[in-house]
Amino acid sequence: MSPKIQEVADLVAKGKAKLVGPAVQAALDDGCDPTEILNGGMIDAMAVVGEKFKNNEIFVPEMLVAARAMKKGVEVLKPHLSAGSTGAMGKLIIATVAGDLHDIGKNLVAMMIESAGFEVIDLGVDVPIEKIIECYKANPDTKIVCLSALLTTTMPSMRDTVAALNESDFRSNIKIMVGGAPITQEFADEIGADGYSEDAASAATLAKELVK
Ligand code: B1M
Repeated sequence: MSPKIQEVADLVAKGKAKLVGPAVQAALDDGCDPTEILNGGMIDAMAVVGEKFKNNEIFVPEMLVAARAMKKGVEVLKPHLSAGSTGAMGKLIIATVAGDLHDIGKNLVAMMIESAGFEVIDLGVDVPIEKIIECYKANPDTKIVCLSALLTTTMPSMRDTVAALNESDFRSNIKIMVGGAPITQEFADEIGADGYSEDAASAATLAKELVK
């Protein structure tokens, strides 16, 4: 790995929010590939942070500062990863399900989907079912609802949200996409979603396929 990308990874893992942006810029200036900076410098660093948390080497505050640092890095990287949106592919609602506060993955998915040409309405984190339904009613031209969950304990919340959407009178007008670290294709099929993808890049590809 390029030392510049390693520097980004170290700063994200240590939660050095102020230093991450300049380090990402330095890696870009050095000719590093933006996707490699994202994957090798930031997503892998968050995996290290998660592992340390699991082993009780760090605690929630450290996870939080690492998350803040990653967000700063993504801000600098964003123009290099996404081509800018036209909204021509249609409207899409995205949310992290109720009870779940993780939003870095969701934000990356939103960014990639937006750059694939969708107009993205991001409802944020810990989003109750009613808010998603209200949002659809205010935006009846929505084509896809995307749901993210990062905790095994919020998988039931994703299941309930998909069930409510499946029972809605607008179900035939939308596709439902799900994802997040604990989610699998099997779980997506079981709860009645239309699609699952493992990461942000494949989520954008899937969104385009679903509206064909
Ligand atoms: Co949390 N946390 N966390 N955390 N956290 C995890 C998820 C955990 C795996 C850490 C661990 O124990 N190893 C663990 C979950 C264990 C489990 O459920 N099996 C965990 C825990 C336990 C918790 C708390 C319960 C801790 C506590 O309070 N005791 C608590 C829960 C709070 C809550 O949500 N109610 C908690 C809190 C937090 C913070 C708030 C401190 C912070 C989040 C800050 C934020 O997001 N703004 C945090 C963080 C940072 C993490 C880790 C370290 C990093 C998550 C991350 O951003 N990854 C995480 C460990 C890990 O992931 N290894 C961990 C980088 C991101 C790019 O990846 O989000 O997976 P990810 O997104 C990917 C894919 O999953 C996919 O694409 C993305 C890009 O490629 N994807 C989709 C995501 N959504 C998609 C939707 C799609 C398609 C693809 O279609 C719609």
